[in-house]
Amino acid sequence: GGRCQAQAAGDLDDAHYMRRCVELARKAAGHTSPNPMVGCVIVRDGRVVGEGFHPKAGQPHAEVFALRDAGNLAENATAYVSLEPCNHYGRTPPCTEALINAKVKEVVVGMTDPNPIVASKGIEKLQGAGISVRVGVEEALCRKLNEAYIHRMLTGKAFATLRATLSMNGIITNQIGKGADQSGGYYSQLMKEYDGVIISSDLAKMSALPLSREAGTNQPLCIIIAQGESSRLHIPSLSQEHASRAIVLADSPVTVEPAGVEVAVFRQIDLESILQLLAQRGLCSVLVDFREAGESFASLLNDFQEDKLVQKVVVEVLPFWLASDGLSNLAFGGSQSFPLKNLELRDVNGSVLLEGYV
Ligand code: AOF
Ligand code: ZN
Repeated sequence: GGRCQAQAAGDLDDAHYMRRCVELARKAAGHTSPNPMVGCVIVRDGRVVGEGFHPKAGQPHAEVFALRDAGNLAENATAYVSLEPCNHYGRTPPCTEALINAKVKEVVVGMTDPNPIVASKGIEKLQGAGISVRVGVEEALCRKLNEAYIHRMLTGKAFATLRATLSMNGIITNQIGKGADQSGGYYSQLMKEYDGVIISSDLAKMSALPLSREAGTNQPLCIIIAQGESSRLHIPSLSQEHASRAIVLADSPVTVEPAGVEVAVFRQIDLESILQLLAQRGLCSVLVDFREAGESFASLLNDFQEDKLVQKVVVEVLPFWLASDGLSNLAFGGSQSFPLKNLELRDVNGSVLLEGYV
C-alpha cells in the first residue's frame, strides 16, 4: 500500500528532475561540440537547491555550475545529471571529485558516457566513495539529446541529417516554408542546433548561405561541395569577414572568392570522407541540405542507406503542386525503398514536417 505509493512518487520525481536536466542542457544547443550537452540539478529535501549546464567546450561541466549554485546545501543532497559524471582530467578537472568533495549522498544518472575515457569509470568512482548511484532515468530522452555526440563518439563520423523540401507531388524545391527561417521557425531551429550544413556550390553561387539570422546564436559551418567546378568559385552572399564560416570541398583546385575561405581538395568527394573530416574537426552533427542540388550532389547520397552514413531525415512538404516536366520524379515498382523509424509528424505554419530515423 503506502510503501508502493511512495516508491511511485519517487520515480515520478526522478523523471521530473531528469527532464529538467535535459531542459537546462538544451540551453547550450549548438555551442558544446565536440562536447555533449549536459544538465545537472541538485535536490535536497524535495527542493531544488542548485542548477547548471555545460555551456561550451573548455568551460566547466554542468555538475560544477550546479554545485556552485547549491553551495553548502549540496551536502547530503541528490545530484541529477543527464550524463555520467566524468572521471578524467580533460580541459577541466573530474566532476566525480567535485561531487565527492561536496558530499552529495546520491547521484542519479541519465545515461553512461560513451566516451571510452569515461565509460562507467565515473559511476564506479562515485560508488567507491560511498555515494549511491542510480543509472538510466529518462534514458531515451537523454540519448536523444546527445544523439549526435554519441554517434561521433562511437563511429568517428559526424551525425548526418538529410533535409529537403518537397511539393505535394514530391518534387524537391529550393524554397522553404513561410517563416521557416525566421525566429522560432523549424529551419532556424536546425541552424541553431546543427554544427554544420552541407550544400552544393550551385546553391552557394545563387542564394544566401544557410546561416542563422538571429544575432548571438550558433552559426553552423557551411560546407560547400564543389564538384566539376570551373577554377573560380564566387560566393556572393559571403563577406570577407565571415570567410571562416565556410569551407569548400572540391574535386579540383579552385580559387574561392571571398579570399580566406578554406579549400580542401579531394580526388573524389564522398560522404564518408566528408563526415570523417568534420568529426576530426570537432563537429558532431551536420545537415545535408538538399536544395538546388544537381546530379553530382545527389550522387553523394548513393548508397547512404547501406553505408549507414545518414542517420535521420527531415522533410518539409509545402501545400502546393509544382508544375514539372512530367515523370522525372516517378519511381516504378521494384525500386528499393528504405523504411524510416520513429516517425514524427508536425504541422509547421501551413506546411507539414516529417522526421524519421534511418
Ligand atoms: C560531465 N559533465 O557537463 C560534460 C561532460 O575536455 P573536457 O574536460 O570538457 O571533457 C570533455 C569530456 O567530458 C566529453 O568528451 C565527455 O566525455 C565529458 N563531458 N561530462 O561530467 C559535463 N560536458
Ligand atoms: Zn565532468
